[in-house]
Amino acid sequence: MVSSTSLTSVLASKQIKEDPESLQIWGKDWTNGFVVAPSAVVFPESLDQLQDLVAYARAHQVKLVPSGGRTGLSGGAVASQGEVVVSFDRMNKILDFSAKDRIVTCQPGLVTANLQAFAEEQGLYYPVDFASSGSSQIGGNVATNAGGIKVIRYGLTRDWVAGMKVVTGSGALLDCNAGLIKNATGYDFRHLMIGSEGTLGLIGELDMHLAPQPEPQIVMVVGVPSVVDLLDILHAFSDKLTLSAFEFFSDLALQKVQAHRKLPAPLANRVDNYALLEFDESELAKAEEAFALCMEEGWLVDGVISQSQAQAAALWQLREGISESLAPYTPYKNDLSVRISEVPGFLADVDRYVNEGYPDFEVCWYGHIGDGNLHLNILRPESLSLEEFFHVGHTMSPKIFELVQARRGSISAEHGVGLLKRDFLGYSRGDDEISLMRGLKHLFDPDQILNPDKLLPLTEA
Ligand code: 2HG
Ligand code: ZN
Repeated sequence: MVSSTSLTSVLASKQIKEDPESLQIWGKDWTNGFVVAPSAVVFPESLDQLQDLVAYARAHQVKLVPSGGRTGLSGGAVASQGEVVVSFDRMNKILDFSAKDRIVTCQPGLVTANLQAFAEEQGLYYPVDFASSGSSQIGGNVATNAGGIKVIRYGLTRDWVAGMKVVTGSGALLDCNAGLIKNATGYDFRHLMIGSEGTLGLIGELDMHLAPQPEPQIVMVVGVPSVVDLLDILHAFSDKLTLSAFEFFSDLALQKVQAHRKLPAPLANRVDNYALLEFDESELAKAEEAFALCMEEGWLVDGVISQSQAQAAALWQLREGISESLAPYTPYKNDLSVRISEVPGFLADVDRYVNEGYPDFEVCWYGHIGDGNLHLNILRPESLSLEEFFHVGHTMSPKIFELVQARRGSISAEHGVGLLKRDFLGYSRGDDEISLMRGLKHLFDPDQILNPDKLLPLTEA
């Protein structure tokens, strides 16, 4: 246990919270099912204070759990065993902007939507986007290499990080890459930190690239009777134009989001699957050609196209509201990826496994199919308690991950490993890789103070 008296040796008392309510709020993210038991929450305000915290943690063997907007779905920001949560809520400023470089320098606690808004004020664009961008923080996005809905065109968070300052678990302050475009000077620690889920260092400052603003976007939602045809549709459109998004949802997912947000159905008749496509306004004619071709082939049965920005936003709600609409069912969640070409076969494998073993479960598929990233949400039947259902999920995981492994896919496409997938890492990473990862962990965090028990399996493989 840490006493606030000792923490006050590094931070002011107004930067420390220990009341039970705050511990519950900051001690977890959006993941269900883990014990929440931090001993304190601290709110550093500068890089110096991060360094002081790390020195303090090493000296007193205190464990630190870095925490951003707490929107994670893999338990990466859960503190279950008396750790001190390091919240970045007060390190949320934009520090500098270089128009010539198109680079923003910011603190890690900056909310993603605020970075997007700042970019827009400069006539520019920060393209990494997802439903939780109004709460998530840029440091958390970097720590999990967040993806989202525009990856098909703009890539992952990794592609937008121009530089970072990071305090390692050994207390060193690394100044990585300084916003350079070219830098062939050996190992790039920036990329090692991206996606490391706070296990190697505390990110204290970020340089983020911005892009030119895109044209106004048009959104199309199409009905797709068979998932097998989704790839042909993707290629028919990509052959003719640049897509900004290519998302997918099943009719069950649509029903849930419609009920939750009281939204009208996009098409006159229900179809088993839908794809949502987004593209630049100037590409409309080409998109219409691709649409006609897909109709002729029988891959599509119907479609709707936005006529205004308001309609585009309304159509996006059908996809972006799904996760929130499923939350009341406390689903068993998975965030999986395979190569795009493997998607239909993989979907069929998982459906077969679940339907044969658990015919009463409702399986809700949706995701970023243009990136090969599928979100599998199995809804909890009312007859099962939360505990019973988690137990079933735990039994299903190895089977589902075997199917992922057979196709050389990833057990976590964009949500991270955290506590939830830690013991399953071996399905996506080889023994040699995991032992090198352990070596890096020892090097960067010799006293094992950073985000304990996350990401790496507890026992040697
Ligand atoms: C999305 O794409 C998010 O909507 C959340 O990544 C997915 O809740 C989920 O399973
Ligand atoms: Zn997603």
